Amino acid sequence: MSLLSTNISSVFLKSCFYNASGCLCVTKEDILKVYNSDSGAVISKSCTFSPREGNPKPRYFENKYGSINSMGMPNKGYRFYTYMSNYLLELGDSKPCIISVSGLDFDELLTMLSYIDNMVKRPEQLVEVNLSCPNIPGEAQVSYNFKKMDNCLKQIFSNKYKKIKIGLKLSPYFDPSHILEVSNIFKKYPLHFLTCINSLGNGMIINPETDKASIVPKKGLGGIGGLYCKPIALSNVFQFYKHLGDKLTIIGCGGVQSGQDVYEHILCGASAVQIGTQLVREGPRCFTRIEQELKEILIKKNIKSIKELCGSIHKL
Ligand code: RRO
Repeated sequence: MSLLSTNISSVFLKSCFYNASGCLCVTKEDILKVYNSDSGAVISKSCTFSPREGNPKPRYFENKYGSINSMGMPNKGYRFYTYMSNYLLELGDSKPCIISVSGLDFDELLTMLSYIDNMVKRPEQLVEVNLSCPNIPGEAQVSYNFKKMDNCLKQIFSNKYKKIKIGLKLSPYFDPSHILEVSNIFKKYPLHFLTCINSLGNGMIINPETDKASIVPKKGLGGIGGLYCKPIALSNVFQFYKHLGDKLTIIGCGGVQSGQDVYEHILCGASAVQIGTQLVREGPRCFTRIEQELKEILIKKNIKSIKELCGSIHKL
């Protein structure tokens, strides 16, 4: 075990941070960029049964506080990302490859999960089921419909899986009663991890050069990432860790630009942390910089491992 190593469920990561799904992970070329960086893992773009082009452009915009996107789930289809996980395994590094799967259509989701379970060559394959995409016109986020989410999990776990370890990517929640309610649903199922949080859904950012909405789809509404998200992300990590931290792994996502941001997510209960907007802005070198910054903080505070830090705010 080294200073920055961690586990997601029983899967070992040499380093506790990696890309957020959607960022630098649609094509083989981009996935290889993350794979060849100092990230602790690589996660793929949320995939659907059939490949998708996504929403019309412009569909991504950023300013100094963060980003807005309405990509609309452009991806190469689930078979491609299953192939990528096997391809990366054969490259020989032990870096985990997590497959993100869209939870928008339950029938497709069940088919994709069975296929991945049968085809992957890793003994343990992490799968992040995305129940929180805010950007499909006409489709509500499943994670805001608690009954539907419960039903989805019931269907998923009525099957037995050999290799895949399933976790969920969640929307931000803004009321503790909602977090308690969904936590009680999650307790009924053998989930391995929760990723908190997806982008803040349906925000709007005006482009100051044009006085118009900065992106085109959904009349300018899109998922907000970056610094705008950090307080809500930390709060969701903190609350889910409190309810479920003894049962499953919490992965933090939202507003991570520096080693200090990673530190704060872990303090609140994350065992691993995803980086989105900053990765798009800076490229995969951000992992090298953040690694150095995080190491310096841990050494200064005499913290010996991510495990020691994880959730320690709860003990204060
Ligand atoms: O592709 C997207 O528009 C997208 C997805 Br699937 C998601 O989960 N979160 C997001 O901000 N954008």
